[in-house]
This record gives sequence, structure tokens and C-alpha cells, in this order.
Amino acid sequence: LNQNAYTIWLTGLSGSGKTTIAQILELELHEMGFTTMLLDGDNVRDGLNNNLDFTESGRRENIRRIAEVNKLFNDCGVVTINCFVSPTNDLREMAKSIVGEKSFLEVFIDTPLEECEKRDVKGLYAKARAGKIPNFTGISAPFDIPVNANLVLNTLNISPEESAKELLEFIKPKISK
Ligand code: GGZ
Repeated sequence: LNQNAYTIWLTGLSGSGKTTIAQILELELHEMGFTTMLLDGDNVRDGLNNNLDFTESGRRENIRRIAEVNKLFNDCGVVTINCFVSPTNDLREMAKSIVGEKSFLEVFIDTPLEECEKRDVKGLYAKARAGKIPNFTGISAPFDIPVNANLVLNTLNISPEESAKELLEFIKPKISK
């Protein structure tokens, strides 16, 4: 494989745009000939991690297993793109130490809570406000501002395409052999 295996780790609130940006990035990487694996709630929390909840310990185990999966993919040369809320610096640091610091790129998708709540694509914020979803990040569970992000993408005034482009330019020199 003509690529350096890296773990690209997108952190941010529900509805911040992680998956949208990741999907565009993945297409662009494919066009450039990279082999990638995109991991998000849809293919991880519904399968491998379908016995985990959103309590602190549930999230910790979620992120631990995901990080171990990243390590496996990276070990066979695949660039991984992750879209997980991973709400605390502690969880992100755990993921980084499992994957290995040298191959971990933390990207903060910095969309303010007000904007995510305004979008409310899946109606989850409304449900969380109504008390129907316990431990909802940003409403009834914490989200720490990342202190160790390698890149911060502010999505308020730029499109997902532009964010993906910025991310691509940032990672290209690192993942290209
Ligand atoms: C946060 C929740 C919750 C709670 C369900 N808190 O917008 P989404 O729907 O697709 O992204 C959110 C996803 C978060 O799962 P993660 O595995 O990324 O979380 S963590 O890293 O904290 O383990 C949201 C949905 O699951 N969801 N309940 N209580 N997000």
C-alpha cells in the first residue's frame, strides 16, 4: 500500500458534521488511491458495541474498543477515519494511547451547541431537552473542549466540502508515502 496508516479521529457534538465531512474526505482519498475505513456510530454502535450505553463507563468501553479496532486496521496499512463524539479529553487521550501517539490525528469539529441544536437533523436534541434521552452530550452530559487537537475545523461559516478540503490538505503530507 502506498500509504502511511493513520488514525484520523474526529471529535465533536452530535450533529456537528463529523460524518458528513468524513464521507467527503473518504471519497477524495479513494480517488487518490488510498484504502480507508470509516468508523462511526452506524457501523460500530449497531454491531460490535451494541451492548453499550451512553453512561460514562459505556462511552469509555465504546471508545476503548474502537481504538483497538483502529490499531488493527492501522497495523494492516489502512487509513481510518473516525466519527465519534468522544466527549472528554480523557477519552481522547485513551484512544490516542491505544492507537499510538505517532499515528493519531485528532480533529475537533467545532460546531457550537446552539448550531447543532438548531440543525437537530435527527430530532435528538428536542428529545434530550424533553428529558427523553438521558446523558445526552451537550444537554445533560459534558463535552470538553479538546485541548490536544491537531486541527480545529470551524464549520459555522464554511461548507462541509471546504472543511473536508482543509482536512485533506492537512493529512495528505502525513499519509502519503
Ligand atoms: C450523545 C447520543 C446519545 C447520547 C444517542 N449522547 O448524531 P448522532 O446520534 O448520529 O451521533 C450521536 C451518537 C454518539 O455516539 P458515539 O459512539 O459517537 O458517542 S461516544 O463517543 O460518546 O461514545 C447521537 C447518538 O449516538 N446518541 N444517545 N446520550 N449521543
